[in-house]
Amino acid sequence: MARAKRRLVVVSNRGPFRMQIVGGRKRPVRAAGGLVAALDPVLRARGGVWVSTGDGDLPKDLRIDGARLPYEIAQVKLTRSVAEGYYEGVSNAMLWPIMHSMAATVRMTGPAFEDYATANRAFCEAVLASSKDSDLIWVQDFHLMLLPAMLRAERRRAHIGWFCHIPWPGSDIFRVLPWREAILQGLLGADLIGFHTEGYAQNFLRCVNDLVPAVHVDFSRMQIRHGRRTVRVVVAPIGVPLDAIQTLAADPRVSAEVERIQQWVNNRRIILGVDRLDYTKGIEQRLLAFEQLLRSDRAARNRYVMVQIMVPSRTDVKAYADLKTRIDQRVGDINGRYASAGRIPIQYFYRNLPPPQLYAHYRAADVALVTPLRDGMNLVALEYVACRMQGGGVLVLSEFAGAAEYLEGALRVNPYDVHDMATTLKAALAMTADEQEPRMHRLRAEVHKLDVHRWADGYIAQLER
Ligand code: GDG
Repeated sequence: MARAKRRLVVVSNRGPFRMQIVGGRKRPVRAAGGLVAALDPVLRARGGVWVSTGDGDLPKDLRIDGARLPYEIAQVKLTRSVAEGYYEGVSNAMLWPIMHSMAATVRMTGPAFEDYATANRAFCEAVLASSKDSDLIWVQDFHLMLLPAMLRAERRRAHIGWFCHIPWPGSDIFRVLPWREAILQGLLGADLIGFHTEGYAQNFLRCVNDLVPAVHVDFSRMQIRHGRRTVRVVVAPIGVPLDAIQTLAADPRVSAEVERIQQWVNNRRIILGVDRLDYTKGIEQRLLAFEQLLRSDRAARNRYVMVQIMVPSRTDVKAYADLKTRIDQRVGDINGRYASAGRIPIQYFYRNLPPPQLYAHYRAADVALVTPLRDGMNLVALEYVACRMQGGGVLVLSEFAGAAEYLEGALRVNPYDVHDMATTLKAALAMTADEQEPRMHRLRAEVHKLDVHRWADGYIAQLER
C-alpha cells in the first residue's frame, strides 16, 4: 500500500484570504501577489494548513466561490506595536531594500528587530499548535527568517523548508544588516533552502561562508555542514498555474472583454505594464521610456497606448505613498502633453482587477513591458506568455528579474537605461508577426517548464527525503 502523503504546513506572513466589505457585506477575498497565486492551488490539491498573520476573523468553514476551502487556515494575531516593528520596521524598511540590492533605501530602526523576533516566535507557537511531528513545514519568504531555527529547537526531527521569493544579494550588501548572523543562523534551522536562481543560491552560500563561524560550505554540491546537520540549498524557480490560467484565458467572457478593451483604446496597439506598486518594479523608468517614444515619434501618439495596471501595496508606508504621488504626477504630465481628442496615451488603473479582466489585458496587449529594477522571479512575465496561447506578442523583460534566467525568447533590457528601453520598445512594436511567433513559441515552451505545480511538487519531494 502506498504511504499516505505527509500533511503540508505552509507558513507565510500574509494568508491567502482576508475579510473585506464587498457590496455592503463582509466577504473573504483572495489576496493579490505572487505567493498566494502560487501556493493556494498546491494546498487545495494536497490538503493541510496555511499559517499566516490575521485578525482571527475568517470563519472556521471558509467558503470560497460557493465551495468549502479544502485546507485549514490558522491565524497569528500580533499586537499592533509588534506588527509594526516586524512588518514595517524590519521587513519593509530594511530587509526588502537590502535583498533587492538597494542599500541606500534602507531605514535603520534599531529596536524593531526585537519585534521581528517576537513575531517569528508567535508564528513558531502557531505552527507547533497546528501541526504534528510528521508534517512537512514549508516556511515562505523574508518575513520569517528566524522561524526555521526556532522550530528546529522544538522539533529536532521535523522536515523544515524555507523558500526565498525575492533575490538574495551579494555578501557585501547583505552584511549591511546589523543582525546578519542571527538571520543566517535562523535560516540554517531548515533542511532545505530554495531560491529562484543559481545566482541567488550562490550569493547565499557566500554569505554563510563569510558571516557565520564554524560552518563548512560546499559551493559545488550546494550544502552547508552546520553542527551535526547538513542544510541543502536548491535552485527551484517558481512558475504559474498554467492549466488554470489557460482555461480562464480561453473563456468566451474573456474574449468579449478583449474586444471591449480594444474598442476602448480605439484599436491602438497596447503596451502593457502590470505590477504591485513598488519601487523595485521600475514603473517610473518605464513611463519615461514610453514618453521618450512619444517624443521621438509623432506617429506613435496615434498608434500606441500604454495600459498600466498597478495594484495598491503597502499603502500606509510613506515611501510607497510618495512613489504613488510621483507616478500619478508623471502619468498626468505625459497625458497632459501628448493627449489628443479621444486618445489618452496612458490608461492607468490603480486597483486590483479580477483575474478575467487581468487576463483579457494580457491577451489584448501587443507588448508586455516587464521592467523591474530587481525582482526575485516575476510572475507577470510568465502569465503574459501563458495567456498568449497562439500567435505572437512580444515580452520585453528586465535582465534583473529572475525570470530573465529562464525566458530566452524575451527581448532583454536594462531598466536603469531609459534610452535602451525606449529603443527596445520601438523594436518590439516594429516586429512582424513572422518575427514574433517563433519567439513566442519558444517562450511558451519555457513557461511550460515552469509550471507552479511542478515547482511545489518538486520542492516538497526534496523536503520529504
Ligand atoms: C514576489 C516576488 C516573485 C497583479 N495585478 C493584479 C494581479 N496581480 C498579480 C499578478 C501576479 C502577482 O500579482 C504579482 O507577482 P510578481 O511575481 O510579479 O510579484 P510580487 O508580488 O512582488 O511577488 C516576485 C513572487 O513573489 C513569487 O515567488 O516572482 O519576484 O517579489 O500573479 O497576476 N492579480 C489580480 N488583479 C490585478 O490587478 N487578480
